Amino acid sequence: VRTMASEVERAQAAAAQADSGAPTIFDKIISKEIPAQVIYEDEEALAFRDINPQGPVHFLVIPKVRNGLTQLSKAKEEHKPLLGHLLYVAAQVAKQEGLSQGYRVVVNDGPNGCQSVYHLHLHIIGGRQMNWPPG
Ligand code: IU
Repeated sequence: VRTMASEVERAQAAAAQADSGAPTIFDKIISKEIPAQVIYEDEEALAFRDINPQGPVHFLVIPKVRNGLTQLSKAKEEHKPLLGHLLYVAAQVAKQEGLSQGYRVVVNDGPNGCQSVYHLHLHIIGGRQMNWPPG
């Protein structure tokens, strides 16, 4: 069971390696070394189901080449087209997944944001009523 406390601990532990530049588990998903349920792929982006879904539908959209984008706060001018593309892919795949009543898009950044994987990713969560504020 992944409790909220363990999510925070995981995020704080991950932050220690955030700037190491080391590959993450997502590189192995991109290279297909580790299987994932891929639901969309193009030259720049990959969408796959989250292994610990927080709703009936929960997928991640990631850039295939990280190119310094370990986290959103590292975004540079050169990343703007890619960032736009990732959001557009999120919307298209949400439609493909039948999320006609809406959904949540989340980017966790850094330890306070509870980020645990340092390869930029958008969470798209739907298929249930979401609440606000988030935890
Ligand atoms: P976060 O925003 O960095 O906390 O999100 C990382 C997500 O990656 C989290 O929801 C995990 O369940 C998910 N994930 C995954 O889908 N597959 C994996 O092999 C690993 C994490 I590690």
